Amino acid sequence: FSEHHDTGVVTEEARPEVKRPSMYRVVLLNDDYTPMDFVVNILMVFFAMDQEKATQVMLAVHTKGKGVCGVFTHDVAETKAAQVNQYARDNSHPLLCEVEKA
Ligand code: TYC
Repeated sequence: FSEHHDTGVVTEEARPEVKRPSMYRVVLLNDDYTPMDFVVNILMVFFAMDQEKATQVMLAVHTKGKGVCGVFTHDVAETKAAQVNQYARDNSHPLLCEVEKA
C-alpha cells in the first residue's frame, strides 16, 4: 500500500500476507480391547483434558465408534496421533488415532 511520510515522499511497502493454517482433527477410534482407564489417561496426558472431560470423550468414542480429541495444525495433529499410537503399541493395546482435515 502507499504510505505518506513527513518528507512528502510516497513509499510502496509489501502488504504482509497472513493466512490462517488449515486445521486437522485428531480422532480416536473405538475398539473392543483397549481398557477405558488407559484411554482416559491418554486424553489427559496428550490432550490436556481433566479427568471429567477425558471420561466424557472416552465414553463418546466407546458408544459412537469415534470421537474428536482436538483440532490442531497439520504438524501438531500428526505428531499427537503418532505419539498416541506409539504409546498404545508400547502398552500392547490396539487403540488407533487418526488425523482428518477439519
Ligand atoms: N471399547 C473399549 C472398552 O470397552 C474402551 C475404548 C474407548 C477403547 C475408546 C478405545 O478409543 C477407545 N474397553
